[in-house]
Amino acid sequence: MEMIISASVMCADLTRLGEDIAALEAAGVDWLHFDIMDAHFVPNLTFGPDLIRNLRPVTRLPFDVHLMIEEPIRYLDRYREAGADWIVVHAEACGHLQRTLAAIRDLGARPGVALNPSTPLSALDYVLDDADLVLLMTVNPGYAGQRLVEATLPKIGQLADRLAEEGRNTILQVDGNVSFENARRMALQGARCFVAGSSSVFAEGLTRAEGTRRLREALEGESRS
Ligand code: S6P
Ligand code: MG
Repeated sequence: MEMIISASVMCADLTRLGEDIAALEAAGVDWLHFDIMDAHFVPNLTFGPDLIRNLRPVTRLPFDVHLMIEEPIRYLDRYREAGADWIVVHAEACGHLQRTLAAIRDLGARPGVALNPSTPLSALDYVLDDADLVLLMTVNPGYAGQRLVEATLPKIGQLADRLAEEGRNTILQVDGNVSFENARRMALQGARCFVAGSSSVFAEGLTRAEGTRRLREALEGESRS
């Protein structure tokens, strides 16, 4: 199975972001992951569509936009217009989840649905046809540098089994403390897309090329059979 590495821009060197993105692209990451936080849905605030718009011309990497904001349906057009290829919304933040996912598709982006660690997989009932990606949070969203919530590991396996049983190609993404070792454990449970942050690609003491290579090596040959 082809594994996707989505590098978290929030963890990049923000004082020299253009150079860092060039280094990530050269290192061979597959996507860039943008963590958008509103200080309501999560207790932190990051960036908005302007950053995405400014970065769109400097890289060919697909943009994976993780909206940690209340009622994201209000802002979908802004993120799409700024250059989002994937738009991922939280089930917990949407009053009308199916409508929100359909609106993302209507805008020409690929829709994804995210679940917090304590949100049951049943939240995906009736919306899997509308989502091309499911993001299982493996930490509580809001901050980089947190510890894995271990209970999310079997949850990944349960979702992978369900997707396989239903014959779906939905991408199973994981986000939070995706260290080299945790990435291997998540891949064994059936994860296919890995948000890479301070635990791997951006780890202290490693170049982006070294971090990316070590993450790929950790994932090699590890998948749920
Ligand atoms: C967390 C956010 C994530 C982090 C990423 C950081 O709310 O959604 O995308 O940026 O998890 O990675 P790490 O390795 O520091 O946990
Ligand atoms: Mg994220």
